[in-house]
Amino acid sequence: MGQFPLTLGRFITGKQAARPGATGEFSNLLAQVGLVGKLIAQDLRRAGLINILGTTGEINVQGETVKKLDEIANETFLKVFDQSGLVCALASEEMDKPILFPEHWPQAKYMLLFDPLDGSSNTDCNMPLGAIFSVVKSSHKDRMPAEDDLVRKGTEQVAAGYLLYGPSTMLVYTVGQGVHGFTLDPGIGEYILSHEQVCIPARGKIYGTNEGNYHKWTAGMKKYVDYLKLPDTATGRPYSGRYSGCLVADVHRILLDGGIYLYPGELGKPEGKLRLLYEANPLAWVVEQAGGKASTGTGRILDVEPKQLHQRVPLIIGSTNDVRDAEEFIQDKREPRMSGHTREILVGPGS
Ligand code: FBP
Repeated sequence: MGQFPLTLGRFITGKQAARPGATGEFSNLLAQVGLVGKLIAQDLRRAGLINILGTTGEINVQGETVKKLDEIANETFLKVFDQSGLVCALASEEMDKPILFPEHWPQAKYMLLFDPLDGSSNTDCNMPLGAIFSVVKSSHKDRMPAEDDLVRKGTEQVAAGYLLYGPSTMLVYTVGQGVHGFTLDPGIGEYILSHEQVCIPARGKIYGTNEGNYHKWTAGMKKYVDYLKLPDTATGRPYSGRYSGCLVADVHRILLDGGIYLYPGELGKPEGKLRLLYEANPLAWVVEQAGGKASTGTGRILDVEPKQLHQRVPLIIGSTNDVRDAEEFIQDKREPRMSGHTREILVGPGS
């Protein structure tokens, strides 16, 4: 008989046994994320049949039209985590203010920040969707956490990951000991270990970005994408474009095959579109833990000093060598040349 499938629960318990003083709270928390994934996946499988497509008519704190599935996904996170008693605060892309649970404090020391449904433009056309989560610990023993206590640097995360709703549903996460992926087996309703210790290739052959924004980009960003399209066998170019409209799906592909996803700052909107605390930070930690890199174009995502709950940040994420190349172009340290090679632009003394 082949190796017995390793469920999420057993995998986490096994890892926990190796952590002296671990209380099991953490394992429970990850298991709750898994439960959210099962509940939402069940709805998505029948979405076209149960009147949950389309919009609610509301506009959310991001200024975006709210999809019915955004609301359902958000409600599912709230219900599951309220009932769990495992967190003392929840912050969501769909909610202006966080929800605080004084009744769960002080025993519940974790706080969860999440994007309940990533790739909202894909909801009504049966394309991939995701959810993204980040866990931080409440640092106050003397008082109930407040909104500002959720506004933390990416380096302070204690867990991060995503749910991917693709042909199969997956849960991928890190707690700082590498990245592991689990595939939901709907037959037994269990997440089974399918991708242990994921390692991202140092360089890829694909890039994901919304080229419809090309004319809003800085000169450096334009030059980088131009460079990726110039044929050059030595550097594996031209790269292929792969952009699904769902950040989680694009980053998942890059995690496995290598490459780069870019949602850069734009002229007149240097902060870009994506949110730092519950989109960029968790994915940055996952990708770094798999051996990759995540940048604003000029600095490490995880070192960004956050100021607000819903602040945005440019995101350049993926294989280390590809992100490094992008940074050099974005910082105007490189120029593509027609022959496909690049010309280094020496900056600073003696240049
Ligand atoms: P949501 O969380 O609201 O879906 O926003 C994020 C996102 O949809 C990403 O999943 C995706 O990569 C990007 O925005 C698409 O943006 P655009 O339509 O501007 O290319």
